[in-house]
Amino acid sequence: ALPSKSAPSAALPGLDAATLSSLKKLTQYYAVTAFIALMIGVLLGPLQALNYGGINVYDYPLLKVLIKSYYQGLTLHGVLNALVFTQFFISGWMLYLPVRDLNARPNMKFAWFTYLMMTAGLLTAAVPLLTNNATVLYTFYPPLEGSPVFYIGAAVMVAASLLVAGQVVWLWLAWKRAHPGRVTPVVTYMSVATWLMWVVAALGLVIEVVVMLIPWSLGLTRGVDPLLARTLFWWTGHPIVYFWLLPAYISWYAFLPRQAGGRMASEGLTRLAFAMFLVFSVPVGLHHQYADPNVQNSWKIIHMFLTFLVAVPSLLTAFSAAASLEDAARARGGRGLIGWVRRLPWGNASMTAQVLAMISFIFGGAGGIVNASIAFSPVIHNTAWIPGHFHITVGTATTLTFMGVMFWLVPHLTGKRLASPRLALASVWWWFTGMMLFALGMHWQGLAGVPRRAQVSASTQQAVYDAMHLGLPKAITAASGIVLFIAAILFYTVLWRTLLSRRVDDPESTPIPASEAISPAGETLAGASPLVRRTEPLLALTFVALVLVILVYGPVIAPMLANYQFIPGQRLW
Ligand code: HAS
Ligand code: HEM
Ligand code: CU
Repeated sequence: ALPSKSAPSAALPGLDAATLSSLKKLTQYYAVTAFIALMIGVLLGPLQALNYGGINVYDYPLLKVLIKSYYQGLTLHGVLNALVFTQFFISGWMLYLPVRDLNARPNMKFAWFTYLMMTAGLLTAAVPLLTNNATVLYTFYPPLEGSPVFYIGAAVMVAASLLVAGQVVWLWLAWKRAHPGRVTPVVTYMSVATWLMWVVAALGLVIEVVVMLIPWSLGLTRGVDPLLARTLFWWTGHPIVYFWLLPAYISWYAFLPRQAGGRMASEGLTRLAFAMFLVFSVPVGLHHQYADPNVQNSWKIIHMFLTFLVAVPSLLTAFSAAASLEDAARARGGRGLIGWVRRLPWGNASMTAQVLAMISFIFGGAGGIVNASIAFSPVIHNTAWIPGHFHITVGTATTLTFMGVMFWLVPHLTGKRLASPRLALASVWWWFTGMMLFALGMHWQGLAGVPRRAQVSASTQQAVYDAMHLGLPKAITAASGIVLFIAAILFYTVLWRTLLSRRVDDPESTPIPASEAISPAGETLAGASPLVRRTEPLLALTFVALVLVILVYGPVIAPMLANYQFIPGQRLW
């Protein structure tokens, strides 16, 4: 267990055995639902990779029964992987961790309600997606118009995640009241900061969907303004990538060092990184809209600088994650400038998954800086480069980390043993190799000008595509799809065999791999460093975040409201 520093008190009842067992079950439900969504989403990926290898499989009658078009498949792929998988896993993970860290008793009825609500939202949205009535891709830009049922289902899902956020913040505040003057334990700190960031981030999407898209798709308004909708979408759409990333960072900071045999570098630095994410994640969305007309260039440039600023806490993370891995490897007898890397416990699938995820993110992050540079953007925007970028961020840094976490989390929650650790290890190497190949092929094609979101292998486009003479990157991309398909089969074999096996241990015999810190934050605020004291008031930092968002979005959105355009919807599929 997390070595909780909090004794239960009258003001804050501790976790009792019955609540803990219900909480573990709930966390398992969240995680397994997430991985079912990912399984379906990932089955479609290799077909898309074949498309970018010049091979069109979308005319096969058997496939036609399941999906009507490339775009229906792509919508399912984006929604299930990027929106559903992440949100379910994170909602379980970032409720479970702070509760264990604080040793505080959550209201389990409410917690189960949020799960059921999120699942209801998912099932609602699934109907139009599966019946080809919401083939609007995971960004659902208007004037593409999907069934209202899709937008309603998506809104319910997001609302459910905000309720989880509310519960975690509420528990944290109760803990603060019960322990005045104490420093928030670091795992709770990271979780609460991430949830608060998500609350500020979600406002844009909530307004877009509730005020604009739902009434419009129900036929209550005569049109919708695409530019305003996109702007509100990216208000949420950029920080949502940190909502996917920070839960992985929690693992890299708090658990991976222990798994590697070492310690977290510094709790103060960890808190600084998360405080920076809370304040700077949101006011950067225009870096997705450099090509959009009717947005002043000066605002695009301000968002660009803020984007570079929000890369800083990731750079802090890179250095402190590397430091804690080096600490671990040297403790195991590692030597040399980089020779120590060999002494990491590479036989451990959970550790290996996460270190490979980190390596992929070095390239993913570097590509992100290129995307954010307004001078480079026209070269790569809307090309295959972009899917190249985000499959080594969300598709690997996040997904492979969560896969690695599952290798200890499932035993920890259920008392079952990881089925075939060697297969687990193989699956993560296959995933990493597949995604690095995919990224190579797609970045390369993007530089050559191949568009994203295009059925380039279809007969109508084939001539142009063939004439681009991209034999090598096309072959690499197609091959990556096969490698990733094998990786998925290996991973899911391990996961399902583990879940379907019988419970053999007391679950707590697989503890949460909580790491000690080389430089801890201390117990009391009075004795803590200025950095720790200043990063403690998370609600005040949230307020600063909100003010900053209003400052950089107010002048962008105000003229759009003044010139609101009523554009009728289109159904292009
Ligand atoms: Fe991004 C587009 C810029 C990070 C996801 N991004 C996307 C899209 C997605 C996405 C899904 O500025 C497509 C949206 C769409 O459909 O249109 N991105 C950035 C920047 C960052 C960034 C500046 N992105 C992410 C993360 C994602 C993600 C994280 C998901 C989880 N992105 C953009 C831009 C676009 C964009 C533009 C729009 C492009 C366009 O034109 O449409 C930064 O946050 C990146 C900072 C990261 C680093 C790397 C730090 C490295 C670490 C690893 C350390 C490793 C170690 C290993 C220590 C600076 C932490 C040691 C190992 C041993 C063996 C010792
Ligand atoms: C899009 C392949 C796994 C999220 C794509 C595209 C390809 C692809 C080729 C580009 C399609 C296009 O632009 O026309 C794969 C393969 C996977 C995989 C082979 C592994 C088997 C994942 C994972 C995630 C993910 C794990 C996230 C957790 C996305 C998203 C899109 C996408 C968000 C964008 C959809 C859009 O543009 O609307 N995928 N993918 N993929 N993928 Fe994946
Ligand atoms: Cu972004």
